[in-house]
Amino acid sequence: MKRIVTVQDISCVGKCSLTVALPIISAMGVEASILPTAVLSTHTMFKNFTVKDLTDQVKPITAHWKSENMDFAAIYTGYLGSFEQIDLMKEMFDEFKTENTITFVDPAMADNGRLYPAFDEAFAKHMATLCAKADIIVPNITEACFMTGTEYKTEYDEAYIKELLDKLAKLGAKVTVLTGVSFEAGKTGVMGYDSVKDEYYYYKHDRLDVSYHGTGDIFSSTCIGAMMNNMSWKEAMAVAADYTAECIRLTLEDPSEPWYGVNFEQAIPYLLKRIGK
Ligand code: PXL
Repeated sequence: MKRIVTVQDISCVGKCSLTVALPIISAMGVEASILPTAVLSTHTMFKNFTVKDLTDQVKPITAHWKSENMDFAAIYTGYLGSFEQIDLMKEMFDEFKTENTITFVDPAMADNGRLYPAFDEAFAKHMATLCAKADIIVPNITEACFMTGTEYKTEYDEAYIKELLDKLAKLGAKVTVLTGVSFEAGKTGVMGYDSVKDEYYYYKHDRLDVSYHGTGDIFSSTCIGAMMNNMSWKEAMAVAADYTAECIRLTLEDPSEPWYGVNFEQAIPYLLKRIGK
């Protein structure tokens, strides 16, 4: 069984980051080790959430792993809370990356044209320096704009998306997957660019016109799980897009579902079928 490590916060309630990554990656038959960066009572879209920062634990934990000769098939970073945590992740990549390790960065920090409450533009630019060191990055359009200093648009054409992908590739990541890319009414999808092969790939599916929290984390976790099941990044992003859409569809079917996250749990059988398990 492959083992990955994912580095992000624990939001105790809120269906995002580790409470999403662990079950999805495990369900896909991949061992998920974790490095929690903070414990929050909820994610940051709730009012009055509590935070216990765990930055000072990162070095001792990774040093112990090193002393035990642990290795990981992938290092997947999600929501990070500070400049220091970003720098620690760069060090972790240097320390743990081997020829066979995939470094995967989800620069989770913004959506719908706005940064999450805890962040500013300088943070986004700093996150870009972590993306520079990754094999694969999965920003949404908002995050891509903040990292590249590009104007955020809700109406755009393929040229705008390709320009964003080119700018992101220039940061240094090998593969960039831009999420939430829609060129026509009723459809949305993901567009990827492999800067090594100079190859674009677009995958679309039906658009459900709602926005839920944590869907980016579901997408990323599924993507890494699929790649650890030996799928290419293109297949992985298609599986991740379909599963995320299925989670949203199930959530919409049940009006009593909480607003703060999607029903990813009951869509797990769909995911396993989708990857042939
Ligand atoms: O990726 C979403 C996310 C993760 N973790 C925390 C968050 C959010 C989104 O707001 O607040 C703490």
